[in-house]
Amino acid sequence: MRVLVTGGAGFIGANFVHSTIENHPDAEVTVLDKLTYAGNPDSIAGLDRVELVVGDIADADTVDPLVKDADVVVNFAAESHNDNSLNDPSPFIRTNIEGTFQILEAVRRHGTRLHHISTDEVYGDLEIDEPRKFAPGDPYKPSSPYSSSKGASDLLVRAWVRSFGVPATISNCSNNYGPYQHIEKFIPRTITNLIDGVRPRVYGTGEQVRDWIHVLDHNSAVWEIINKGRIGETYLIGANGEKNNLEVTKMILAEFGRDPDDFDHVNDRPGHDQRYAIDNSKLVEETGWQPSFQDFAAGLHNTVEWYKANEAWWRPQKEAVEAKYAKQGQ
Ligand code: NAD
Ligand code: TDX
Repeated sequence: MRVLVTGGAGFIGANFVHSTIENHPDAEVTVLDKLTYAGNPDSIAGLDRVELVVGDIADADTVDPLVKDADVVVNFAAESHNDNSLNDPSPFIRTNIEGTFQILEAVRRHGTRLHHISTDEVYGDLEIDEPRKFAPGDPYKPSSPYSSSKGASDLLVRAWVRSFGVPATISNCSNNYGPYQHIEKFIPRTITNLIDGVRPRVYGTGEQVRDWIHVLDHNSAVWEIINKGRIGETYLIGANGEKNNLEVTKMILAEFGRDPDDFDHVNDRPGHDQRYAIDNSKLVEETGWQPSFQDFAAGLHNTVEWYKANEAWWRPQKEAVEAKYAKQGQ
């Protein structure tokens, strides 16, 4: 089985490559990755049965032969950071929309199975204390240039399934944590700040809620959908891990033996989504998937240990990331 993983040098894609090689001895993996600031070839270095092609998913000539050779395409490639999309939306439009379009056109030509990776943010946000969670049939109501570009990509996939019979599925997952996540994101930024003795930065009140899932659980759900999902369907992936940003900050502070109030409130994110929460019942009922990492504190502890042990992986980015945040008062 030849698996084409786009964005396989990024956080979730690299973890997907590792677990695919480990759990699928018959799989050969081709990674197509542009190696933007967010892609790091070291994340997949030295793995057997993995080939890295450096290229752009929005470039039809690059994408076509790779899709032709693949049995299944898993599209992780994206611009993924909300804060960056507020500063410059243009790469989000090109990669997330134009890139998905080119993958769909190649898949249409060659009849290849596609799984498209998306986010729960396409559904907008929930009130902090309402009982409702996001469900697969909910209307799209994205808030940021990032989430609207992901929503647009999902709508293209749905249309290509209906109009052209492309064999595709979509998943919308909640916030991931774990190894190899870029240090611009909340959990690794907080951990690496504390390694450097710097106080964590909490946007606004810190009462915003995210539904945390370990990256390996996201990826095991993706394999379940590839194997058992119904073509044309959308599956929501989440592991009932709601926590607000203050709680997460305090848990990470505790990992470093620091006082729970040892953090700073900084400028809020414009348009900041208040709460995400996933109703995963369709995924669980149709595929039997269950998450393995039910204990967030234990998963967070392992993630802190990973960043402590892998400073060489993240250190080169730290200064530039913090300089960018400093300019935004964050
Ligand atoms: P990431 O930013 O860590 O990685 C993205 C990867 O895509 C990088 O390796 C980058 O070099 C590559 N890339 C960017 N533009 C490209 C292009 N034009 N052509 C080829 N490669 C390109 O992102 P991530 O956190 O691993 O997210 C992966 C996917 O999962 C995204 O589609 C994202 O929307 C989705 N998602 C992420 C989360 C999360 O919590 N991180 C949650 C739900 C869904
Ligand atoms: O330093 C920080 N302080 C802080 O309070 C940072 C970087 C973030 N935050 C807040 C903003 C959010 O409420 O923490 C929360 C999480 O922020 P991010 O890590 O930027 O993630 P989020 O915006 O929730 O989006 C993530 O989950 C959904 C991924 O980055 C997306 O790719 C995915 O689609």
